[in-house]
Amino acid sequence: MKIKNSEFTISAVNPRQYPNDDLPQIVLVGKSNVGKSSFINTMINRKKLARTSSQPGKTRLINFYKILGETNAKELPFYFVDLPGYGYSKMSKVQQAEVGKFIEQYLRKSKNISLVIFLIDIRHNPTVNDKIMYDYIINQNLPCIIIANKADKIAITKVDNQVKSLQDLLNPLHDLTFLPFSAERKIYTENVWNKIENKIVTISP
Ligand SMILES: Nc1nc2c(ncn2[C@@H]2O[C@H](COP(=O)(O)OP(=O)(O)OP(=O)(O)O)[C@@H](O)[C@H]2O)c(=O)[nH]1
Ligand SMILES: [Mg+2]
Repeated sequence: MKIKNSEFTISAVNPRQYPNDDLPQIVLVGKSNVGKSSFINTMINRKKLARTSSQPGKTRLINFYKILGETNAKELPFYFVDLPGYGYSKMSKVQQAEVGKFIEQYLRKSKNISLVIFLIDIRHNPTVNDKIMYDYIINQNLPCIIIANKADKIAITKVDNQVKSLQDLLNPLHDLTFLPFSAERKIYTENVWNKIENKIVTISP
């Protein structure tokens, strides 16, 4: 995918603010600090379009970024949707519950979700919250791929095995796509673009 343009569209607090065009939405879900905003920046070759931080809990609103991609001489407009991260331990329980409701509201109300990109940390077993979120996405029948981010943090020779053992834990039937990724090193992007393109192309007019 070639990126022809990328721009911030809106920070939504309320479903009425979600874009009301019918462009496909590719949404990033995952715990706080796992690299959702970094993922977006890496995929579109922008350093800071999506706000990232070494302090977790930075993304509090639902940020929409409109992307104009091109593949095989065909323009493919879509949104990357950056959700707030869950499970930030420094937030109060009440605030954490609010973030959870916010995420759930988006996943339930947005009509144009083409793909959920569920980010986990390649180094760690999925957290309790990861499992809750994963089950929710599957039960809602949302199309989903799982990305094990921060692959630069482990030896390259261990990456494939680690992705497999994470899949054994979350998806023992192995019927979903699990891929490694590193937003830091900008590696493994091609496989992820292929998955995204497939989803966008099949629903384009
Ligand atoms: N080593 C390494 N660090 C990464 C990678 N991806 C993200 N980070 C770092 O992890 C931290 C958090 O990244 P963000 O992209 O802000 O994470 P987020 O998931 O958007 O976090 P919230 O907005 O709090 O939910 C930053 O310091 C990033 O530089 C990666 O692939 N490798
Ligand atoms: Mg973020």
